[in-house]
Amino acid sequence: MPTAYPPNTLVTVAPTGAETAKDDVPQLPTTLDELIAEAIACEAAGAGLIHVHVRDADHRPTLDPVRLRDTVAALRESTDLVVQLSTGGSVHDPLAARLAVLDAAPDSCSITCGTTNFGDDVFLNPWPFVVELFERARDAHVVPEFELFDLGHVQALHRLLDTCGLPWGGRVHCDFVLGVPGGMPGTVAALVAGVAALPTAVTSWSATGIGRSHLPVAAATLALGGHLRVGMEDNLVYARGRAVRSNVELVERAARLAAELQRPVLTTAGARELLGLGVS
Ligand code: KMH
Ligand code: ZN
Repeated sequence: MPTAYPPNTLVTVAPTGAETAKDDVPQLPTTLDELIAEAIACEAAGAGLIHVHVRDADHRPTLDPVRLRDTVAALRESTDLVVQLSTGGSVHDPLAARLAVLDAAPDSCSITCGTTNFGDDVFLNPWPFVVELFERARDAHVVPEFELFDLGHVQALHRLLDTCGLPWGGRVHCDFVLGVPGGMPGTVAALVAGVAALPTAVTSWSATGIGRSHLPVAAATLALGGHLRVGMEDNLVYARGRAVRSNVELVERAARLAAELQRPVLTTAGARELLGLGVS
């Protein structure tokens, strides 16, 4: 179990996701202009990495290759954030389209380490797909972030690293996603169990709690030496009875929490170093 208490905190923002409808949450950044404006403000507030899901002209989730490329280019032009594309997409996306996300040449990509029930749906990540995604990311010089929705996914990460070796960049960064209906519960006990089971090759980890588990998971993560993921992909409620107005206020709050715990936010350059970006 990694026991270090790092001096700084990487704040990842996941601003959009694939699950929430624009009609239900008009402040969700779904257009490219909205995403870029949000990304610029989140970087200024302390975010180091942006986890991106793209929407189409009707605000629906898409893995359209042109939109993905344009989004990566626009984020690079406007910010220094580490640009991570989701290869999880939506539960309806075919595996081939999810593999093709790498063609947009992001800095980083998510790789979910196993299948999980996802509400009434199934988020499919069969072992051969996970291995192929890992190998394609390595060949494309894209740094992965391993998403762990369940304790079994931690075990799959052991198997993946044992089978395939280290990813591009030589670092192993993973992210616990707690509180998805069908995955690990959003509890401190589940987080502690997951962290205790991590492979020793893991060099950094973050966590996010879905919905009402967002704040308790963030507090426990900081205390355990982890990094933070926040954003409207995961949480739409800022406080009891008060909806999130923008991703920026979630990043600002994460930065305040991190500073109070004497682990101020990492710069974007620090984020790149942490993740092994720029290392050949
Ligand atoms: N939208 C979920 C089905 C990822 O981005 O890699 C999957 C997800 C994970 O959000
Ligand atoms: Zn995602």
